[in-house]
Amino acid sequence: MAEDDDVPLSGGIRDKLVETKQGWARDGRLLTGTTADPAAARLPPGQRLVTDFPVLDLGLQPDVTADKFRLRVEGLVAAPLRLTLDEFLALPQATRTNDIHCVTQWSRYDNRWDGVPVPALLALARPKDEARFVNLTSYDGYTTNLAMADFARPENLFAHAWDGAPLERRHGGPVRLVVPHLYFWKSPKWLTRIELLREDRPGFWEVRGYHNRGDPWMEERYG
Ligand SMILES: Nc1nc2c(c(=O)[nH]1)N[C@H]1C(S)=C(S)[C@@H](COP(=O)(O)O)O[C@H]1N2
Ligand SMILES: [Mo]
Repeated sequence: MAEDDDVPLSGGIRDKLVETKQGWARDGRLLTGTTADPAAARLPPGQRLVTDFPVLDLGLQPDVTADKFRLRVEGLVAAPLRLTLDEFLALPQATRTNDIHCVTQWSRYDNRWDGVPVPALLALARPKDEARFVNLTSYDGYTTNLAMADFARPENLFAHAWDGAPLERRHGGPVRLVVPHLYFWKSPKWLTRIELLREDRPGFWEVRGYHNRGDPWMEERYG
């Protein structure tokens, strides 16, 4: 195995922040007990609109240089991929504008992302029929999980630009996933590995009291 195959959670992680957010899950903080119809209300229950762009992560913001970057698609696929940044940027591109909803309560409207639609990358890797879930690993060791039905949606992008400029390091550059219909913790920054699985494998926040799916309209904060 190449030396970058394992991406362990290293020291320097903000334990205090992790503890605090785990406590929120235990206490059910921010829960309004209501749900909403995305067609009727733009702001999901319990959310507050912001106009800045907050930065949230574990406190480790890896310096992923272009030569170091690899995007791997592995597991239950017919054609595993290991793309360089140039190879990734040569894939079909799309632009999408959508809203962000973070479980810590902030929402931000009208974010314009450029990137590769998830179905375009999957078409190259050719998922096997048994692939039902995906687990995503980032260069800071962060992981999160999605059902294939939530992952393979055409509006989801592997984004490399925000608001017309290359995605900043603090927001996950060179490449992050953007899954706009779920809480933002399901949108991993500094993405490197996409593993297709038969069985679900919960990620960093999902094993710390956060909901397995995270639909803001259903207020699926904790689970
Ligand atoms: N690799 C990685 N991705 C991550 C996180 C993280 O700690 N590491 N935090 C998640 C959380 S909780 C949120 S709210 C968003 C924040 O993205 P932003 O910093 O661009 O606002 O990133 C998500 N993706
Ligand atoms: Mo978050």
